[in-house]
Amino acid sequence: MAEPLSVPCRLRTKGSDLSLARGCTMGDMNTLFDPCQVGAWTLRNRVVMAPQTRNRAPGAVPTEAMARYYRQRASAGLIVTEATAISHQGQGYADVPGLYTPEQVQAWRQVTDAVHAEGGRIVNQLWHVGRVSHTSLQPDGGAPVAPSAIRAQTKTVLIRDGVPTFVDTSEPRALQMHELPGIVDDYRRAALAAIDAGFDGVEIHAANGYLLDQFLKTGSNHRSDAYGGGIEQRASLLLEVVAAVADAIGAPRTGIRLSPVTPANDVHDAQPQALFEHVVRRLAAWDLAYLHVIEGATGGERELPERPFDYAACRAAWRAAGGRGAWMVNNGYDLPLAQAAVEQGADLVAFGRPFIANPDLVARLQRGGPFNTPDRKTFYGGGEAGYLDYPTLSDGDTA
Ligand code: 8OZ
Repeated sequence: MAEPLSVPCRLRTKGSDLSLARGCTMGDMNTLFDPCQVGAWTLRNRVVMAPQTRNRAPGAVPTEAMARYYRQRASAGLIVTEATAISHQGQGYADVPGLYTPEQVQAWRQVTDAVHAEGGRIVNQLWHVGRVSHTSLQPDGGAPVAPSAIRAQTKTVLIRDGVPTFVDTSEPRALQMHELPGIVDDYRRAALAAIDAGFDGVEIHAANGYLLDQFLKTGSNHRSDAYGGGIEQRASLLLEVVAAVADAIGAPRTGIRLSPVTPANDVHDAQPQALFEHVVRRLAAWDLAYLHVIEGATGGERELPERPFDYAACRAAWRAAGGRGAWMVNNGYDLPLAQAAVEQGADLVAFGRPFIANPDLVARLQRGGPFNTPDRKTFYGGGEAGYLDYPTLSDGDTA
């Protein structure tokens, strides 16, 4: 193994094409299975476990089963936890975990200890759902909060009589200006709590139609104050959150997730290319560990003819503005697609559902398979079935 570089290297893989500049490298070893320096961490490979909601944290407190689940998957270069509420107000689904009470911090420690015992790396995904919530999940049964009082045409999950049930989200209320510093502070405090809980860092969830994405996009942000209107104003809350988190725990321990064109949770923007090139240029001011980009519709089509987006141009805009962290790609990757992405300059590839069904996904990718098929019925809520019982190759599973 090559010696880790002390600073992220800007190796260009081909010619002078800026879009191919790498943010993460160790020597010239650039395959999916090579180690990689990302921000503050040396990762043992470029395979990332994507954040995935599993609704198995009753009372928003992580469990011992969650520690086993993440431990089983610790051979990933990096694990990004399931989305984790930064505050009670930030919660939008039943039985998702939080990171805003001492009990939650203590409970997360069993997860981080388990992953670290296996030599893995794990960051917590910081989440505020904004309008994607239900009054029954909110403090005092209040309305969920949003940039504007526009209801999302989407569902959330409540547990009714022990059964996960999809219900419409509730009508939100528009946040007042004076409430925004408190939300920024909730992100800052959750980031500090993550470090206290033993995480290697955090990923700010600014994707999939949740609060920060709602502020970014024209479909959900109709404000006329300093946080609405033009691209700069719509990006303000996100950039304030990044500044607060990076100041609190260090930019090299901070990543961010974006989804420029996903229709998830009923978001859309009139000019996503201009919006996200602005966002990534502004993000280049911090030495962030990584940018995590969902290509296309989250968990669905990678190409959306009605919502075109040039990801290479976006990455080039980030690099040209001085962005030096890792570029992490996500959405529907399989082995050939992942290998091609790394050849074309992606630093990290995040896999979602394949990690649900294959705890030893890295070993299976390295062997070219076989891969277990995830069981959708056990994705959200439930017990150990479909959570802790997927077999590994070392169990003799070569079917
Ligand atoms: C699936 C179900 C509930 C939440 C996301 C946190 O889309 C989620 C999520 C996914 O980012």
